[in-house]
Amino acid sequence: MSLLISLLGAGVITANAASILLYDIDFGTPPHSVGNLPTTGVGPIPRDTISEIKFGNPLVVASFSDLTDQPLRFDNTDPPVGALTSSDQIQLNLNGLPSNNCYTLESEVVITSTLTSGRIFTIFFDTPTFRAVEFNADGTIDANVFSVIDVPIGNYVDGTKINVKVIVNLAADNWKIFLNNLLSHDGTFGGATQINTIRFSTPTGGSLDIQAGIDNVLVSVGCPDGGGAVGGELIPLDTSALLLAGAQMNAAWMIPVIVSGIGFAIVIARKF
Ligand SMILES: [Ca+2]
Ligand SMILES: [Ca+2]
Ligand SMILES: [Ca+2]
Repeated sequence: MSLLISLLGAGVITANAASILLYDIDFGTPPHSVGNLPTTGVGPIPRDTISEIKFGNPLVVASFSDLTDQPLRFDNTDPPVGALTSSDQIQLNLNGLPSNNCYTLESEVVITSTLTSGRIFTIFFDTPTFRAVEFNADGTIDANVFSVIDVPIGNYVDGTKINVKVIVNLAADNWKIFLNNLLSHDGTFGGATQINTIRFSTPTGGSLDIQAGIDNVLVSVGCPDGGGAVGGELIPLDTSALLLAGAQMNAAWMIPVIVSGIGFAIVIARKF
């Protein structure tokens, strides 16, 4: 067995390429449409679709409260009363996409509810144990690290749009949470080494007076300061004739695409 390692396209990319956009979802038409579930997909990045509806019936709507440009609405008021039938949750997958020490999530969020206690909307980061930005019925927002750390970081106003931006640095074991562009939390990320999925969810408590909207969801990989290379994108290859590191798989092959601040290279291993 011999392996030929070839480097393709050692081109220079721009200085800003240290950050790569993975998701850019504005729930606009197409691919989304008003009155329907958000469109799911696994297309090339940046994706304008979500990955999966975990449960419930989140709907793309013309407007919701402060979000007037076709947002996604989560609605826990729909009957019947039940653990999952009223609750709505969507997921964005990060596995198989370019990975890095740093991830940035940004979203507009609006919540309306007459409840006065309990958690009513959550943005989860699954590592796989969860880290979460939690919106509580009393108007407070928490940073929750697997319930080991669960601290208030700010407030939101019912029915008023708030911009949430989360910057995770896995290597530094740190996450920073910005609320309306104000740094509101800067702390440990609980030693997590990866982020597999991001979820947006209303609680699974059944039919409750909770509605929430999100729009302009952005997920990027790469540290904002440009530190750290982006790598590990897995591209499925339609062949079983390739060998990589002496191992052979029946399923589609995956090769790494290595991207750095100064250039990129595609490494292909071929059997002769
Ligand atoms: Ca929109
Ligand atoms: Ca619902
Ligand atoms: Ca909490």
